[in-house]
Amino acid sequence: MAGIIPSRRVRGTPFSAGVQAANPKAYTVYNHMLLPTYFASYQEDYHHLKKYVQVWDVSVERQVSVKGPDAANLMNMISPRDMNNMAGDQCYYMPICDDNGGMLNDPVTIKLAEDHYWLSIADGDLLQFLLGLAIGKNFEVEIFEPDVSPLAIQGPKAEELTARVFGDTVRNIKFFRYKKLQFLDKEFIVARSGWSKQGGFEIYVDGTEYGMPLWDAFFEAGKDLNVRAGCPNLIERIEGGLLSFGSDMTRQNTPVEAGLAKFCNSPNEYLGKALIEKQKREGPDRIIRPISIDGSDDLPHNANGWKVLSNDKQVGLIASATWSPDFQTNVAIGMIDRTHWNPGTILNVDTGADNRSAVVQEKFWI
Ligand code: THG
Repeated sequence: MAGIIPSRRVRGTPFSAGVQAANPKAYTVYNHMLLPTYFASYQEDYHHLKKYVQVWDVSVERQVSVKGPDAANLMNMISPRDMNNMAGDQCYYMPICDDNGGMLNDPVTIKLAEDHYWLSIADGDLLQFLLGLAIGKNFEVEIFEPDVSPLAIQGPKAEELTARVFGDTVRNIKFFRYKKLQFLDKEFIVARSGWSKQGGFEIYVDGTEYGMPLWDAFFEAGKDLNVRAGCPNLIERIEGGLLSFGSDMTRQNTPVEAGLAKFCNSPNEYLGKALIEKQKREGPDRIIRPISIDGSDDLPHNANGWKVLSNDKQVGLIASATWSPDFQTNVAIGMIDRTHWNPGTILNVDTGADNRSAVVQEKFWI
């Protein structure tokens, strides 16, 4: 396949020089920005991620900064999550919906102050939605994309590596909490979070000019830890059930359908609440399920989603699927109709190239 030409629209990142030197084999575009998809191979990267530590340029997780006297009012309007008890050092995984409960994004929201939040967004132009709400509601709030780029340190050696760069205090950061820690002359938010189940941190690099110095510091400090450049790994994130907005669920789905009902507990009249509460009471028509698919390491590439069939009738869709070396099965994330979502249900998957038997699983693999 041909390459991707960077431009002002298809943006590079503060770490692009480091990423390019590490020679990624492919990129995707996410929030109008380059995101590598693998370096050695999906499987090589996966084994390395589970054993050592990787530095991920996840600048594509752009921040939408919401700041001002009405920041909390806007957040209450869009947040299905109850933010009343959100601590000053906390991060919340948070679905965001339109007025019909259709998902528009699933950011990690960081509380910087009572009147200041960062929404670390998945792929989608969430900024424009918030701007429209703020203008329509006459909210006194500033909404903008700051020059902030997350750098993720992931893997079993992530704590050791991050401690070498930011000090031993990183060891005391709890899951989805952050501390402000110094690098060079500036303090950065360092959170225990990241889009893998291997553990690690995300540094919100505030200022492009700090990007490469921090990148280089991690590689210098991590030589003996076998540190490598990496990126979110398709195999590991399917095993772990980490959802990709736009693929596994879209605006056609509610957070309840995405399996995110536990993050919808706000007492406020937030957007989409009516349908979300109804689905919580009565159950949704479909839901995200882990699916195992027959065969060996021979699945075709899944670009547009595969139909899930039962007796030739469509009962679901699979947007993410791949071979799992550790579990020796094809692992997948499917959106499956209520009639066929019970664990143990045997289904058929039309991959375009062939038809395969598949089984609904009880839980994700890791
Ligand atoms: N980190 C940051 N921003 C992001 C992502 C991230 N923006 C885009 C994308 N990822 C948003 N999607 C997710 C999906 C899952 C999680 C985080 C972001 C996640 N989930 C935990 C899990 O499922 O185990 C639990 C979260 C919780 O309990 O609160 O981590 O990765 N900055």
